[in-house]
Amino acid sequence: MTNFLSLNDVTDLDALIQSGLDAKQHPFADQQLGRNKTMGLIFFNSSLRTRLSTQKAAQNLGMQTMVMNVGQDSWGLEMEEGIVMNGDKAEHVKEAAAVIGKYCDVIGIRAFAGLQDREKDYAEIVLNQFKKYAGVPIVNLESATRHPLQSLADCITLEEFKVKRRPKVVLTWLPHFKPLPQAVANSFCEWMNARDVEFVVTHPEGYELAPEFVGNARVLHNQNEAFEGADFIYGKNWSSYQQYGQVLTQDPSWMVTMDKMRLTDNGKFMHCLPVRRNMKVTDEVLDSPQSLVIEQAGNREWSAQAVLKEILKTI
Ligand code: AN0
Ligand code: CP
Repeated sequence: MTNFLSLNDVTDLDALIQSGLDAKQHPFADQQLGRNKTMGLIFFNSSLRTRLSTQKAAQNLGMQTMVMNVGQDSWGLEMEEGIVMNGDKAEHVKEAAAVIGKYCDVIGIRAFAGLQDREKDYAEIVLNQFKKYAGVPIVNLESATRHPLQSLADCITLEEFKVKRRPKVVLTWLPHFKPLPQAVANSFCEWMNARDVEFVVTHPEGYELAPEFVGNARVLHNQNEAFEGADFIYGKNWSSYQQYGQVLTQDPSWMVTMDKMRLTDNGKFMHCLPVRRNMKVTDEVLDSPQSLVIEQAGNREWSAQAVLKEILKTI
């Protein structure tokens, strides 16, 4: 694997999930692989899990890590080509990415969608500019349209907790007052469509995700119907893709409650975190044994380790 930008960079998904599960059993088995290699983690946005789990995974593989918050610790970075740089950005990505590539053997990038211009966001400009100019492998730490390290951790978690050969997995939209990116939901769809699961997506009208991510998944606007007999409920808020970046409703009836979980087949609740309690999901659900959110976040370490291991094999 040379880059990890999306599922397209994965040749054998079953093997990658197994590699994550193996890393969980034997975290330090590949300590020599990353010796004298450095990973740079570049954040354009906040993070708790991605920041810590990716550093931890790199360290488990014997790598050194460097972390930088763009715009706070560094100069603001211009992404556009051929522009007169008379605005607030002091440095161009052409130099910045190339320079970071001199110090690092692998670079992780977090750059969320701006949610102002759909075409720009879906062109993945930041990720692609780093890929173009860094000269070293790039790992997606959540880009404008995808969060593949999260999706891999989700796949690992589903493997660990499934009790049926082909579980029913439901992605449900959750209410929130702030416009959030579609990236986690997009990626989850992309990866679930590649797994042997019964996959259902449920959301209010107007929250349809981009067709290239939804694929052939069953889409329902009735959340209760979607929850019936489910083995896993995966909650996430996202802003509208059609009316790009807008919050069309905050309908509190879409919050996940214990009553709704009772419609499932003793289903488990999943969320990538951070989650706003009693806005998106009740305390009762999050604090119940049905919630997998902590296990899921724990698996971020093993998903990052599986991916870094594949990349280290090629450098
Ligand atoms: C981000 C999002 O929705 O994409 C990150 C999730 C991992 N969440 C927030 O901004 C709250
Ligand atoms: N789930 C996740 O990516 O969390 P952070 O935004 O805290 O990294």
